[in-house]
Amino acid sequence: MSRPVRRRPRTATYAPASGVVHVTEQVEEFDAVIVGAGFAGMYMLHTLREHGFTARVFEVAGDVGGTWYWNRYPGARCDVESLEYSYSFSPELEQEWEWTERYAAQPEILRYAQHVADRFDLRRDIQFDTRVQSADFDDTVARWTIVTDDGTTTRSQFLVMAVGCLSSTNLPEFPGRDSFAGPSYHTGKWPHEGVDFTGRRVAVIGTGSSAVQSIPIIAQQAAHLTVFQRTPAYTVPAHNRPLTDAEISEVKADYQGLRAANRLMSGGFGARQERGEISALEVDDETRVAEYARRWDIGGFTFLGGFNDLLLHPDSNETAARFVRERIAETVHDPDTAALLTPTHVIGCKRLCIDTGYYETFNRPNVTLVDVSQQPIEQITPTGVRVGGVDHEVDAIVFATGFDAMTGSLLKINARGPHTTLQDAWEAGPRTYLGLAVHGLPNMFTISGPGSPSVLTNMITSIEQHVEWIRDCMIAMRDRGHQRIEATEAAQEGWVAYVNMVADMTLFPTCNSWYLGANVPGKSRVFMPLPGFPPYAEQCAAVAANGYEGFQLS
Ligand code: NA7
Repeated sequence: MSRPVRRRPRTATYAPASGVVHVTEQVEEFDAVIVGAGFAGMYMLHTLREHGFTARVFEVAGDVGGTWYWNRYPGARCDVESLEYSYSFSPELEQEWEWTERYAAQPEILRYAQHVADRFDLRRDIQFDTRVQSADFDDTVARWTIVTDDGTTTRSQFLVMAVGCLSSTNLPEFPGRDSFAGPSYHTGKWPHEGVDFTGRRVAVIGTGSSAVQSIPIIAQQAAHLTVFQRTPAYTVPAHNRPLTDAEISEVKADYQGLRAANRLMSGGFGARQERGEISALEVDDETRVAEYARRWDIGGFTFLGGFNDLLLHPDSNETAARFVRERIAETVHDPDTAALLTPTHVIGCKRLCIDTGYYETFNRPNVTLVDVSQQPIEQITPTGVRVGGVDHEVDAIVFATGFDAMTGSLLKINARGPHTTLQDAWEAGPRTYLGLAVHGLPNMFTISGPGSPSVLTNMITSIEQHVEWIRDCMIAMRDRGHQRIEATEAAQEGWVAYVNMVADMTLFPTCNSWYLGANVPGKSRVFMPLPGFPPYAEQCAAVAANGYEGFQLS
């Protein structure tokens, strides 16, 4: 394992002429500063170096991995299959890495990230345990000045935000939250040494994907588990299992073929399962239910792939939702608990969860479900959680309350362009061109930013497409002698209108999801990701082919 970057001691230059001593810090200069060493930052660094650019990565964590470094809660697992949730840029890497399970667990994904860092000797250009505090663009020289929390200053031509979409945790301000006397945890910032809940009374607040994955495991350990649910989740069985040698060999025999096929899928994954090309309303009930049952038995996101209009037409969507509601009624023994667990919103509107034994867990005698949809959590007390005047006494609290998704981490960095800050530019919600650039912040790129498919896709597919676009743009600028690139206001306005138009054609804006920012009080309600990877990638390619149309270059 190569050693990560350690700052050289600062050198001081003394200018004693007038008797006044000036101390100037040695400022390191790079072609690019990359913020974040998750899958986006790692590949950005690797490919820039390969093309002769210098780069420095700043990462707040102690190692690579991004979201997989922090999300170590019990049961944390990727909901995209492991053979597809991996880099495609290196055929050698693809062939040598062996995934063990259909859906990789967090420790295995983290080991993969660490392997990539070792294999491509990435750590020598990554400074860990370092937070970027501010970035200022000096328009006179077209350079960013980046200040980090170790008090040092770095300069670069380009600033690449590889901060991740799900990296800024959302910890609601429940009254009395900090008065709780026992330990509390957020799923997105789990202790590295793990937590043993054996014999303890545990509260889990939230029922999104992180809760759905962790609840069955916590319930097995805890003396008692109380789940506080505001909105019930739709969840589909993962049917996780060890991968067989035969299926690994089959994929590896034509890995690039699978990658190419995945890039033609709306979500950038899942090409091994065929997609239904007709409406759910074009077939009779029996055929439709048989198709849902077949896909339920396969497990995972393919459940929503049987018909082509499930996220477009409410009546079609309702047929899939009804199928899941019937499975809940069949699985959960207590009718009141089953009713509480039954969602009524559009299925897929909030990200579909993929589970192992979630609904079954509510049949356990040591699990209680508390509805907080009508009466919100009133108070966190030193000994538990109060709802509707009832105190639920617990020894530990797990906040599975999600993230300030897509914009949270970007806005924590005080990025300042010549005439605006990112905070001001996004006051009414995020506005980008292609999800890659922001008018007013020249030479800054966002990987999987709002306005790009990002979280509606296999993140690694989207990351690779963005990283390669940014790299090619930097190469083109170098070749043509350009120093500065900025999205025009007109191009950005057009893009924002386009993203809204596409989102409004779907059922996505119909519920209070984190895609809309609805989970964070006070956050602007804007549908942030753009549905549909293939047309998006085509548009990005066309922009580049047309001399970076919509950008001003100088
Ligand atoms: P999610 O999916 O945002 O889930 C957060 C959960 O926490 C969800 O059930 C929320 O209810 C609940 N929540 C949030 N704030 C509150 C308050 N104030 N009171 C009660 N309940 C609350 O985050 P996850 O970490 O589970 O998953 C994020 C993504 O990671 C996931 O989609 C996968 O892509 C991986 P709500 O639904 O808002 O009513």
